[in-house]
Amino acid sequence: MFPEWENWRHVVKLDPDKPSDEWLIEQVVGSGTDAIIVGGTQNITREKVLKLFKLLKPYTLPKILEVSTIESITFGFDGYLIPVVLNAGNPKWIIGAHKEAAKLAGDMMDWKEVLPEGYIILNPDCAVAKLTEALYPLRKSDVLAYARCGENLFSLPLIYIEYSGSYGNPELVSYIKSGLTKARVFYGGGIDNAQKAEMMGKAADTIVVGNMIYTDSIKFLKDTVKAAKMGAGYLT
Ligand code: 1GP
Repeated sequence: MFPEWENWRHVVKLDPDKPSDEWLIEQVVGSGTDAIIVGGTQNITREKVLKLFKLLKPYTLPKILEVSTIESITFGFDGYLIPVVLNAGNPKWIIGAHKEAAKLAGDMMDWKEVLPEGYIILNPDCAVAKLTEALYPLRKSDVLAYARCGENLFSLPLIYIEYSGSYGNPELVSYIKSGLTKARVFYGGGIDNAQKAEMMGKAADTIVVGNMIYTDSIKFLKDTVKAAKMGAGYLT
């Protein structure tokens, strides 16, 4: 089964293409984050995913692989996130790559371990926007419309507002969340301190931090966890 995820407030995304060692993983696990996602866009190979998996293995925190390429699928994770890029200009990223993966590994997959996520990519300059040929410009009504299609037409349980590499607009994220009824909203992009974590933590159900752990800002990681949980009234 995919682990209980609805109450996650803070998640760290580890990029297999960036250097990780035992010290880094200890910082991440010790931060109090709710889960670890392994995922990235560029140069992802099974070797790199396996290396991270081995480093994470001793820890009980949920370990989730966000599947970006068929080649990097690695069994043993606690769950698998499958992105469906709602504003992709190339249909490969809405259903094409998924169909190829199902053709190859459909018989071996435990579909109960799979959670689909509806991505809306809002930073046109990020690598995944270029890869998927994401469509712009988008008004806030367009973003909400994508989110509602994801929730109601595709029954996606999770809408992921992706600003990878830049900090987004918390008001827009709030607006999307308030326009949905069932799907939970994940936000990722540019969070590197407690203040940004708190603001986005109030706007979204779950915040995802990535790049900050590969920079000096890792010293603020625990603060981002506290801020995300405090925003929801988990801590006082
Ligand atoms: C990337 O949403 C995540 O997929 C996190 O973004 O690396 O900018 O924190 P950052």
